[in-house]
Amino acid sequence: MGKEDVLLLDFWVSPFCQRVKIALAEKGVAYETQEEKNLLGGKSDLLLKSNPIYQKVPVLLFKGKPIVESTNIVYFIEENWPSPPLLPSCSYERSRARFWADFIDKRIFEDGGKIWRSKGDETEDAKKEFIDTLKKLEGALGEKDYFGGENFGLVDIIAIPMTPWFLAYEKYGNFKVEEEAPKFSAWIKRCMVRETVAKTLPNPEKVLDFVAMLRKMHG
Ligand code: GSH
Repeated sequence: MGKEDVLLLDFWVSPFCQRVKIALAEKGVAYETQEEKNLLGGKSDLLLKSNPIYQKVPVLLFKGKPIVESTNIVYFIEENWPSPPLLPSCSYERSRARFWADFIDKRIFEDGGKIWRSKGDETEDAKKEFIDTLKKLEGALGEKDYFGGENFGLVDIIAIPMTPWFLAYEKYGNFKVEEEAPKFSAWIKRCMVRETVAKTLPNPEKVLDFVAMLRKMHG
């Protein structure tokens, strides 16, 4: 199997695409990327054909066959390239990991987005909700280094790409993640020293510029 057998339809600022890139890097899988240059204006034919239902990135084309939805793609990567494992061997612990991956999927990006899209009281409510989500995640982390224990794993991969967006949430919500959720902040720093993460995630300042542009578009 060559590099050309694994193609990621990508968009530089998408945390969902970054999940796939970190998972592939953790597994040591060589792959190619194709950037959706104009995701907000017009999508490539390949994207529309590969993900006709949602028309979103990421799409992983494995030997030409499309796999969609980032968490689903990360599970595919885990099954197709089992070594090194990203999920625990115990089925109970695996089900807990899937639960938290799903919780992160439903909450962080959604709650964070409400902060920069809103104004006044709505922003305050959104901020409270976002901080509540981080506190729940701190509960799941407990005293562990990573969500799965000693090793960086699947839940970390699902969550960490969300964090370069935090600077924008802090700016528009007027709060500091480090003050509200110090344990979560320490976990971010721990993940950021990992090469697969550091080389994949964008500069938060660039994400902030992107969010400022989105705010203008949303009026
Ligand atoms: N639930 C999806 C996943 O986990 O893959 C979310 C993917 C997503 O929202 N992708 C965005 C996208 O393609 C980029 S960050 N947006 C284009 C659109 O909504 O038309």
